[in-house]
Amino acid sequence: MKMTFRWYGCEDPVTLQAIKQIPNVTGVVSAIYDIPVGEVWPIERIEKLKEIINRSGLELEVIESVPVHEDIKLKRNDYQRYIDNYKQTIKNLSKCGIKCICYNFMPVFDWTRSSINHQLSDGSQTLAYYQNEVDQLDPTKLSLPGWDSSYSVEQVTELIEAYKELGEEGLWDNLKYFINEIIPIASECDINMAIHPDDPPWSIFGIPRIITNEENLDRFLALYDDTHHGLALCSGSLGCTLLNDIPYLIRKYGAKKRIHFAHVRNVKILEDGSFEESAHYSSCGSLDMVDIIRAYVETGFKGYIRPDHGRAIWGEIAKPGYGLYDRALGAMYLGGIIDALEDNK
Ligand SMILES: [Mn+2]
Repeated sequence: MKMTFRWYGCEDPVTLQAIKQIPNVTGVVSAIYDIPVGEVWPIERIEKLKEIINRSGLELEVIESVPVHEDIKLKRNDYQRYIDNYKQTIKNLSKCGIKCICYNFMPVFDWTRSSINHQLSDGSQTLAYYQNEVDQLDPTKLSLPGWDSSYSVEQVTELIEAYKELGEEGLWDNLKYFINEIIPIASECDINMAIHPDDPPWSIFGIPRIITNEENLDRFLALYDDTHHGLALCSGSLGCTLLNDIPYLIRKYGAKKRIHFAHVRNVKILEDGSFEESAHYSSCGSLDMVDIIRAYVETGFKGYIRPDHGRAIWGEIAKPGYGLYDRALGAMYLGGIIDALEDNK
């Protein structure tokens, strides 16, 4: 397994040098953030990003993410041009030595929480999802970090209506079309495409979400029979409902060589289906990190792994979920489990 760490580019308050100082991290996963969604990523820009990262003694082999334009998900307007651009971006990334591309097919909103600074009993702050609060949110007026903030209220309202009309089956059709277009290119370039599950893995605001559970992951992987067509298995996204058994899913899809990127983090599931993101340490949440890592070790997982979101601790001011300290603790904790289990094999 290659331990990586998400880095948001030169604007990120977490520096590459700080990341390099986490003993078991060998690479970062990053992206180019100022290219409009849907446009081609030029080779020079990718090379420049890679060079900056390599200069700090870290690798760049995973891109998280290359976003998918809403026109592709809705299969309307300029969707074919955006798909052609996506293919060109895959080719350009492969020329620069990228091995894995993470993406998602979530309509309009990326991850959704009702609070980005919920205070836990130890004084740390975390991301939380309280169902009763989400039910009262007006999706047209939301703005959370990680979301595309370039939409106006009118545009978001129109998009939400378009997705409601499209429905789950319509979204599956459009995903199938996209996969059939891009996977042959990814296969040719030997790049692993890793879809990130929907977060949380259920419909919100009446908008369809389809990368949510075992049945749908089976259906997704069956869209194209090629190991380059795979998953970014996120324990915290799929695992915020007890309906998804994470170690079981890792064993199942790991055995088929369909997991290319492991996001590992813990969540505390509350009684009404709400959840709080917790420290990686198993006792702090509802997921057992040892069981999760054991499933990766026993299926011979050799791909990329990273600690996922962290809490805000020790007074750090950073991007919500993406500070240095708590994720560094996560990287070392996961690394300790990996070492212990791999040694015992
Ligand atoms: Mn994730």
